[in-house]
Order: sequence, then structure tokens, then C-alpha cells
Amino acid sequence: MVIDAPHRRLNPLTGEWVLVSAGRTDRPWLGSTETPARTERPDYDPRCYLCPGNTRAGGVVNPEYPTTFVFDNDFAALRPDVGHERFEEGLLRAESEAGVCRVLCYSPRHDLDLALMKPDGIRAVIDVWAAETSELANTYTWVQVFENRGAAMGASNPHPHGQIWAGAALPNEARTEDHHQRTHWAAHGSPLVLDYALQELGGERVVAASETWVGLVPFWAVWPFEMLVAPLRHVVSLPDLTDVERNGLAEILADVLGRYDRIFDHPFPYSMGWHGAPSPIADHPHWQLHAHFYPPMLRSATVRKHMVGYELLAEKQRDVTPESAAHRLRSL
Ligand code: H2U
Ligand code: ZN
Repeated sequence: MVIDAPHRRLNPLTGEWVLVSAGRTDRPWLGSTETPARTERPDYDPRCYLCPGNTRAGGVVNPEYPTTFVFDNDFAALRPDVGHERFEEGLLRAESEAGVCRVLCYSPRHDLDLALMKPDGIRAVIDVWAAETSELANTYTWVQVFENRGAAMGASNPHPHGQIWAGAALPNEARTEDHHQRTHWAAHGSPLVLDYALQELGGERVVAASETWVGLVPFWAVWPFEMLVAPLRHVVSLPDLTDVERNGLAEILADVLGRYDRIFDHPFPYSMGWHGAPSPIADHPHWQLHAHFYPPMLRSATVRKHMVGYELLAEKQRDVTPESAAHRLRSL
């Protein structure tokens, strides 16, 4: 433990503090619980919108895809065909936002979560993440690859899938991380996230590490089992990963996701996603590629952490230390 008494920790990537008050998880819980999702799934579901050969909600028929499958979201939040409108009136300000939203099915198998895939299957998904990022970065400033896993995170369909959204603007989270990485780069001439990863290697917050990657519970984690996954070389964006690094990533993801599912012996819900340099890449050498995993579950497969009260109004807070969360993940 860093400090025994309640204390605050700084997230250097966002400039936000988190309040750490260990020991409060012993308090009795009579609040809401989640219903654990059914674990038994067929490998093909005729009612699934994402299975091969099935008809989607918009009427389009999916091909009999053999590996991964990417399509434009039928209910996209962003569209490419919007103009450049601006609105300003006193304190009211708005601007149009062009973009695209795609859905990525990880495999034809309705029952094969990323956590259950073998590294070669995960590698195919990584290659799509990189290719989509590479293509969309030609047109858009920010490409967000992400996955909502499980009903607790609002996933609308159990067929293993992720999403890719790309937009003209630099969104809030990206803007904040850009600022702090830029400042660190200017002061030290090295990437913030890589410096952090190297400082943590071999330490108590590391969950898994290899020649090319590290997965750890960050010192400033907000969610109980939050993790950060980063390459151990200065890589700015997904398309820049080498063949060896992509295989290394497949291995460490298989490892980390397997641990997640073993915490409560149940498919572990999370939102995960990649942060890499915005376009134009050449203007963003201060970036270091990394993935955030934000899982909501706290003490069982049914009791989740809620971001409420003090956390919405004052500051994020956690009860379990990042060190004990990392210890638990490491020991599984
Ligand atoms: P989740 O990752 O939150 O489950 O979202 C899946 C997306 O899939 C969601 O954005 C899209 C939804 O709009 N979708 C389609 O585009 N077509 C469909 O037939 C079903 C779901
Ligand atoms: Zn399916």
C-alpha cells in the first residue's frame, strides 16, 4: 500500500485525481444486483442479427463470413454526409459532426467471446482494428475502436462484436490525453504512457507482461479491476504494430481476458477501447498506443460499482486498492 489512510492519486494522462479509501467494501450491501447473463450459447442463433447468413434489423443479409466481418452500423450515431454548420448564440454553441460507425463481428461463432478465442483468432481481430484505423484515419481525426461486453455494459447482442466510430472532431477523452502526453513529451522527450509502463514493469500492479506488452492495473485506476494494456516500445497507433507485436498482443489479450472471466467464474463485462495518435499522425509523435479496460463489477458477478453521488458531483472514488485488484488478477 502506498499510503494506508484515505488518499488521492493523480492520473497523469487526464490530470484527474481519484480518492482511494480502502476497506469500505466490508459494508453491507442491500442495493441492486445484476442478473448474470446466461453462459450457455449456441454457436449459431437463427434470431441473431450478427450471425452469418441472417438478416439484420435494417433488412440487409449478412454474408456467410468465415472469419471477421465489418459492416456500417444500421443505426449509426455519426454519418459522413453532414455539412459544416456552426451555431453560436451567446453561450450556446454547436457544430455539425461528420463520421462513420461500423460494427465488427469477431468471428462467425455466436458463442466465441474474445476471452475464449485462441490467439490466432484474436490476431485476425487485431489486424482488422489496424486496417480500419488506417483507412478511417485518411478521412477522420479520431478513430475509436471499442467493445461493450455483456448486458451490464449495454451490449445489445451476445454475438461477440466490437465497434469502430470515426469522427472529424477530437473527442473529450482524446483531447485531454493529447494535452497531457504533449506536455510530458515536451518536458522529457519520451512518451508518457511508455515511461509509465516501464516504471511499473516487475511491480505490484502488473498483471501480465511479455517481451512486447504489459497489462497492469494503473496506479490511478477508478474502476475496481480497470486495466491498461500497452506495448513496450514507442508505438503511436494500431497500424504501426509489427507482426511480432500483433502476435504478442493476441497472447496478452488471451491471458488478461481469461483472468477477467476467472475473477467471478463468469463472463466479465467491460467496456474496452484503443487510444492512439489522432490524424495527422505526424503531428502527434507524443502519443503512445494503449488500451483501456473499464469493467464495472465490484464484488461478485452480480454487484457492480456505480458512479454516483460523490463521484458524479466531486471526484471518482474507489474502495479496493489497485494493488490488491492486481494481486487478485495475477493470482488467478
Ligand atoms: P453494442 O456493441 O452496444 O451491442 O452495439 C451493437 C451495434 O450494432 C449497435 O450500435 C448495431 C447497433 O446499432 N446493429 C446494427 O447495425 N444492425 C443490426 O441489425 C443490429 C445491431
Ligand atoms: Zn450470432
